[in-house]
Amino acid sequence: MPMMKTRWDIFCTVVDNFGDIGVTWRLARQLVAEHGVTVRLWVDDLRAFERMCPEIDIHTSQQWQQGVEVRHWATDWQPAEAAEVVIAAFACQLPGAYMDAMAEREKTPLWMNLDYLSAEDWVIGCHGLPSVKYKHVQKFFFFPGFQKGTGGLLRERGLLERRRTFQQSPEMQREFLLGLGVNPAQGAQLISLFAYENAGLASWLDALVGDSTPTHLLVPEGRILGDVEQWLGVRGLAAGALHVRDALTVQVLPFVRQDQYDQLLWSCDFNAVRGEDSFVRAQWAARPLLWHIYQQEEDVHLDKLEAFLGLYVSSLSEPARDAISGLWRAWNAGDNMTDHWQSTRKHWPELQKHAETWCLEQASQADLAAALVQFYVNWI
Ligand code: TRH
Repeated sequence: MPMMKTRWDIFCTVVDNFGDIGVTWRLARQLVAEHGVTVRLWVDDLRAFERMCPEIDIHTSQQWQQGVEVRHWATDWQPAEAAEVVIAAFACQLPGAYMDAMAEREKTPLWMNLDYLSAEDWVIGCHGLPSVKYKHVQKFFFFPGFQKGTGGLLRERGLLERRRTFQQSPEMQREFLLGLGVNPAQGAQLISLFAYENAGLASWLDALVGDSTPTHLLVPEGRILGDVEQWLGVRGLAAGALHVRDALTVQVLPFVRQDQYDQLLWSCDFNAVRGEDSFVRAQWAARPLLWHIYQQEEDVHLDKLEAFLGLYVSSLSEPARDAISGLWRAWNAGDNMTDHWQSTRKHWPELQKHAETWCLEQASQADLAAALVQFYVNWI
């Protein structure tokens, strides 16, 4: 087994929110659990990490969590030996002294930049290409993606089987939800809501209030709560809060650990997700979803949104395609959601079936951790 005991360093700067640490923590755990490598995860902000992994001791510079050595990446860098494989997540700048340590290594390390996820076509052409050099150490681009020729998506071994078992078991779902204090009314559809601030939320909630099917909306604590408060006309919403408006029940949940968040997505009929990692997890949940993409300067995120939609909706019937695309575009523009939601509801069975097909299609590709390991094997 070539990977045994290979040492990998993953560097993560938390730019904002939870995606940076969410992706690197997930990758680090998977490399250890499934590929037997030794991983040090360098993180500059342990507080963000603590939200999804409450065991993290934010005052400790070195600790082990689930087989991963977690290091606080402090501004005053202490000398450290370079690993065989070095991953800079999302183009973060490695400490100068560490780059020197890479160059001084007897055997030059493999240095990769793990990029942001995009469905744009150019990603296929750039994945795996050499990037910059530091002294004689070459850096490579590694792009996650949805299509052949990219680095794929993070997906742990057995994830889909665990998801299926959970979704086929009403007891497991009930027990999980009760553990979060959620007890939906008989026949209510469950929707999870994880999003950035969104001016379109009120119109969506208005539509849910008037729906013939009751909805139980589950909102983990986060940036969207301000819009929920405004719509409800209340202040200080926090985990545990529950408000009913006709057909709509709104319940605020705590921000849960990553594994529980997966189960939340698996439990829901529809998931509103955002950024990168929750977006991918909702696809593995195999339920219809709504993506709030991370906004970028000059609206370049809109190209990414269209690129993903282009892939995702291509095998849907035209009316279903128009409905779900319209819903996603309205959500990302902060526009009125009412009509789009109603059109989307008309295509529910098709969208449900499609979510499962899409999930299986994506799962037929190598997962991102395996692709990284393979990249290293090909490189040595
Ligand atoms: O938090 P995000 O918006 O993160 C990011 C960052 O903004 C990043 O800088 C940007 O580049 C990227 O988006 C595109 O969304 P994301 O990626 O979904 O990360 C959220 C993480 O939080 C994910 O790992 C799931 C996890 N999570 C929990 O563990 N528990 C929870 O209750 C919830 C709601 C999420």
